Amino acid sequence: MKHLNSCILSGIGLLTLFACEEAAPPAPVLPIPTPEQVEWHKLETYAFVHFGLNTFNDLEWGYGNTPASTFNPTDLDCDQWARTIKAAGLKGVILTTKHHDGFCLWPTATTEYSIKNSPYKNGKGDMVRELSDACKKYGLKFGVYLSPWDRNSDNYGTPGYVEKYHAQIHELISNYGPLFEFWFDGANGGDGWYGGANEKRAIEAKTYYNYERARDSIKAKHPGAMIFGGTVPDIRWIGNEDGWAGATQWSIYDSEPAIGDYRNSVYGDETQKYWLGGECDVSMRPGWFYHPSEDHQVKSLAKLVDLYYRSVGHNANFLLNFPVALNGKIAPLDSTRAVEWYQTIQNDLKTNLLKGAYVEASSRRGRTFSAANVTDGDWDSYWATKDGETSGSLTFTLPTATEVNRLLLQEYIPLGQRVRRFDVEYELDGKWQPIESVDSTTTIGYKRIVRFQTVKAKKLRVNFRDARGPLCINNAEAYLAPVLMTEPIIVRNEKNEVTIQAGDSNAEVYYTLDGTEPTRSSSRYEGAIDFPRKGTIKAIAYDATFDKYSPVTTIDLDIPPTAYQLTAPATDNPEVLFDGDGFSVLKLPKRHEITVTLDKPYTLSGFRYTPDQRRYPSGHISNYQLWIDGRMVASGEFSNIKANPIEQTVRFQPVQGKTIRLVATRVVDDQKEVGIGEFSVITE
Ligand code: FUL
Repeated sequence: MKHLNSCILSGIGLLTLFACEEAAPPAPVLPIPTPEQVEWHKLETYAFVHFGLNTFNDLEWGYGNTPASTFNPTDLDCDQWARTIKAAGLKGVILTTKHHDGFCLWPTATTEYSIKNSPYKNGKGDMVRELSDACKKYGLKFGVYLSPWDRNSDNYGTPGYVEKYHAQIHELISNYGPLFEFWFDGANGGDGWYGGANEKRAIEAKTYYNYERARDSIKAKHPGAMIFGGTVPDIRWIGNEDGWAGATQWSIYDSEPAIGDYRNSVYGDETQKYWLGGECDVSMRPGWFYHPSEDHQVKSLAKLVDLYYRSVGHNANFLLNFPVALNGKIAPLDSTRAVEWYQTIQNDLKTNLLKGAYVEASSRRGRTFSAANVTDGDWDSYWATKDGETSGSLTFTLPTATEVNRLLLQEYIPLGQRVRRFDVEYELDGKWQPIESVDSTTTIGYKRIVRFQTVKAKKLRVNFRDARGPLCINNAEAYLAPVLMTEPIIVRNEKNEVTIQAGDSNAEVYYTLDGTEPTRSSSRYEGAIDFPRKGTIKAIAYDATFDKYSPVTTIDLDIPPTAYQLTAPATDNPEVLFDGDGFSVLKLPKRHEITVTLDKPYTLSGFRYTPDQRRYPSGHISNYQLWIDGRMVASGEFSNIKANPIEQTVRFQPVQGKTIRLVATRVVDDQKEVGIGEFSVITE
């Protein structure tokens, strides 16, 4: 200000006044991202592919002893993967080159447990080569996942294995062209085959693998590659495998997110020292690997669209997994759904209503940092406030009053992430009203998309309430996204009552009880339906205003919940096991087992266990035994239940019986208390 005054006093005129008004850019607010991290943020979405021995053996976590000869895709087509990924707007793909079972998808010199000992191309195949070539052809980036844990290797746990692991890293970084990401999985140590030892091995993940050395080798050849996991990461796991980031989302975290404490990972932590953007990984289906039994569980379009807004729209990247099928292709349902998903997002964010809007700021730092920069389409130009000004507002006047339901904001992150809290208002006919967002409006970061009920507005205003430094906003966009019909949710409770809930409150719901496709001429849902038997229910939502149908929901129900009686342990709330709600939980603090008696003997061929679905769950069962009328009929492991606690289904040879005992022989993290969300049997 002093400087400005002296300019005016010198009376040199208006031109000089503007020149004097030029200000230096705001100082960075630490931490700031490296240029490579900034480029990674700009990718926003990319694909994962899980494919390997697990695919052919219907497993999530192979034990390390499944024969290499079982890897036998009949129609493998990496071009089809790349085409699908490209058509789904994803910018690259990360391949599981070796999962926990130790099987390598390239002909490594480090182990015989690889594709070279499989029938695929008579042992001459190399999946890493085939996919990286396809990526080059389709202009996609390529990255690798290499599991540190190796349940096959006889020397896992010794220094010898670490050398072998680094040799594998060396092969991958040397032979397949540029890599954009290197993924170190966090699952470490435990049971395994280990060359026939069949034992449990524990390692100290922070020191054992020498991640610092791995980072140096990777960066030497691929300076732009982001490292996920380990002790020296560039990005961080978001803390769940459901694909969403917290609405408050700092790209700031502590130094050891991959093997440290994940509690704040979903939000980041502005008090920490490291720039670590969040990556939201999720699979198109419940499992990471392909299972025929999950063919009907491909994520719905509505679910995927919601995840986009809760990942990219929450300042995080979205890593969408394709479990490639047995034939070696992405299944048609998955590829169609992924492309539909991309087209829906494109359509939601098609016409930027702020193009041509007049922008006013509460104040500005200088001419270079004017409000108009937020709508000029130039990522590197931004509106900034003066030093010490950590709040302010932007007001957009639209060319005409328009309906709107999305607002996209970006901060200029090369100077750090700043905004802590903001809110949005709209004006119509001279009256200002607040906009209620679907999510809380706290942080912005690289990108924030605010979703809200459609309003008609002539003006929009963003009030930035608090920030870690002067505001630096480089982009603002607004859109009117069409209504998306979500499929209804069908639930049967402990009293055999079926309720059907539509995602959109304006929608009508129609259903069938005989397996036929529902339409507007089927029964209209008006309240709970009594359903005390086995059978299939299908439902559809219909929006009369827009004449739109939702996808169909199908649910196969087995014997009714009232056929079950929990005989042990004694508890006040046995119904929580059979109420169709994984959030209501039976806790087992002492004996980790339940006994259920059915109303009569049935021919039983399997069971389902839903772990505690709550945000901070009690222990999940990782190893189990199932007993029927005093005889053990099944035992095993629920693979990956810690990271992905979805419903678990176990099938066995049919047996007649009435009394069922589920015993937890091991609990994830050796927790003291087991929690069971739902339990049911499968009858013939
Ligand atoms: C997890 C693994 O254990 C899963 O199998 C899967 O690979 C997922 C992406 O990461 O930690």
